[in-house]
Amino acid sequence: MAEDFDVNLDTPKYYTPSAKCTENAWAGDYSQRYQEFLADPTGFWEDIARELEWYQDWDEALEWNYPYAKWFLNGKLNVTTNCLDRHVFNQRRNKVALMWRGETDDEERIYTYKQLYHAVCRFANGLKSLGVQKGDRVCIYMPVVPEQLIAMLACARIGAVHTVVFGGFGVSALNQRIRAVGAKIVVAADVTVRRGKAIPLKTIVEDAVVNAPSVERIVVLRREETKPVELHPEMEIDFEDLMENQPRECPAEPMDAEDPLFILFTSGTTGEPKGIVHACGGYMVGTYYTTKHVFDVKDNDVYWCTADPGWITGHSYGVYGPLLTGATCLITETTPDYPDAGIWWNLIEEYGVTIFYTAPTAIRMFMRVGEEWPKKYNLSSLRVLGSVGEPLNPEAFEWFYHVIGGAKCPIADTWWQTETGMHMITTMIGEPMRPGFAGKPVPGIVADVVDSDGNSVPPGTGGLLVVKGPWPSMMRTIWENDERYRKYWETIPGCYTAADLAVKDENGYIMVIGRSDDLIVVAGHNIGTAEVESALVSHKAVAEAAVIGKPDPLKGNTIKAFVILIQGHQPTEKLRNELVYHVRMTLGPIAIPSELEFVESLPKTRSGKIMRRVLKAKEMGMDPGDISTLED
Ligand code: 6R9
Repeated sequence: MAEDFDVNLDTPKYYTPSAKCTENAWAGDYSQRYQEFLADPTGFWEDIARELEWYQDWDEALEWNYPYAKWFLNGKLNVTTNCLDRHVFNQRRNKVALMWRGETDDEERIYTYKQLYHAVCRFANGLKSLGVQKGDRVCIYMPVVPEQLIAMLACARIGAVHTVVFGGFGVSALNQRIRAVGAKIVVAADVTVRRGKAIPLKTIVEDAVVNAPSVERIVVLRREETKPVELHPEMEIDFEDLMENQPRECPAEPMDAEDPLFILFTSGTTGEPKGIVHACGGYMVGTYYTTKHVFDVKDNDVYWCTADPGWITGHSYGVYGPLLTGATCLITETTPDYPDAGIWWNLIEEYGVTIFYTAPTAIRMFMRVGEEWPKKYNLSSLRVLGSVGEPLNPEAFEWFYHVIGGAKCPIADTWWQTETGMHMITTMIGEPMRPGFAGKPVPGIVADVVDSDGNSVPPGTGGLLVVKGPWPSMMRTIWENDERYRKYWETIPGCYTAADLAVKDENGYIMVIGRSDDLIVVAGHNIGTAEVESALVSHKAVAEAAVIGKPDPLKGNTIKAFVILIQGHQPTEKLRNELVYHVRMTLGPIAIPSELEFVESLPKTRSGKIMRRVLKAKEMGMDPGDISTLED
């Protein structure tokens, strides 16, 4: 696995952010904190857990039965009492918890902690009135509106397990997820708004619940006031009606630390998306700690994470983490370039955002449209910047640092995954930052770059990124596929293997290079090659398909598809468009190939597996490497 990468390690360049942005940071001194963790790993996490409220203390911090971890054994808690009650019944009752902004400036909704608390309690009572009980699964398919977060928190309040499905997914992706978890309730919205247009979601839900016998009721948030969608009363119920006469208090269900909090699907390499299961106690502690320490949340901060809660970033750093820290959070249903490419900078100025967490794809898009857009706005409120989802290349780092951060803000390039639940590698506030490098393991985590025998590789040599030993917010299993869970811990015995390739510099800073498996990260979203291929093959004209990721300056990667047609079908432009449309309808717009080539054959192994890396090498004009397993 050890390979040499073309990484320039000769002229390291480090930036140190201004003391004004970093003084009195929660993170403290990195080396000292890290030493404290090494001296007493479980004690380190227990100290953090004690900052939160528990109904019952844990007996033991950790039971590590490799590869299964239990954290805070027999501890009892509810994550929503920590996100809401803890603030409402202390000093933050009237503090703004949530500010929602739609596409235009007359669309704004604001909740104080107290208002959010009551809304969550009432919706939780509403869910109970539909018969939802602890352990039941609830699927949430909504755009970014306050009700999306309210639905998530209401589930957590009563111990129901939420599965949020990103509103950009199509019918079959939604159907697959509803069926996989056996959702009892689907909470949806009539429409999502994109570039001034209302895009129907309810019709997608109607199609997606066919052949999903577990679904008992669909709760529909009706946003369209002039022409409200019709509800079919035998199955569907209005979101507001469900809350209407409910009491505004709802006792929180005491959850065991190891009870599941949610299931979130992430693309797998085999075509079946994986339902990552997170547990209440450890997830709460991990997201609370990293939000507080990595982003340095203080009481007067205005916090904006641009991710949709349909992804893990939205779960951990758009909902749970920031509310656990009692932050004032901005959420928006905006597209970064609508009505123009100044919208996000406009929002930073308008709301006085101090902490801004976004993705390299967005940063690169803004770089392309030019500095004149951010220059129109006053961004001086910004104090901390963050990046996630794919490598933040040095050019994008520099631009983010200088143009957006005014050369004063620290940038936390955070490496982590749906599976890890929380930030694993980054540069903690106050530490020097190296463009292109995420940084070092956060205190509490042991991570390394190793060869295929698990030996640490020297600086400059590429290898597998691994995490050693358990951490509180690690996934507990994969829903109904525990065997797949164990695989993460089998590549390198004793280690969690992330399937990412990385390289270290001489100071231990880690640069993440890319995936070692067949996932394509497009604009920060993981797309499984197999998912797109199976969507293509489900079209009547397609015999076989293979897809690869092609490096793209804007999106990180784009998808290129190679398609073999069934005899009798002609490779026309019309058919090409039809196939792209077919993928859009099956998987949603994020998964559509930007290139589609008709071919006569595909490179395969003798065992019949498509060798995508050969296709990719050919496409990029590179040496395909070892092709000994190639069939022909
Ligand atoms: C949080 C999230 C995980 C994969 C991960 C890696 C890539 C995420 C990154 C990064 C380089 C970073 N990734 N953050 N690569 N630098 N800072 O994105 O979760 O959707 O599960 O994706 O994303 O390849 O393995 P998820």
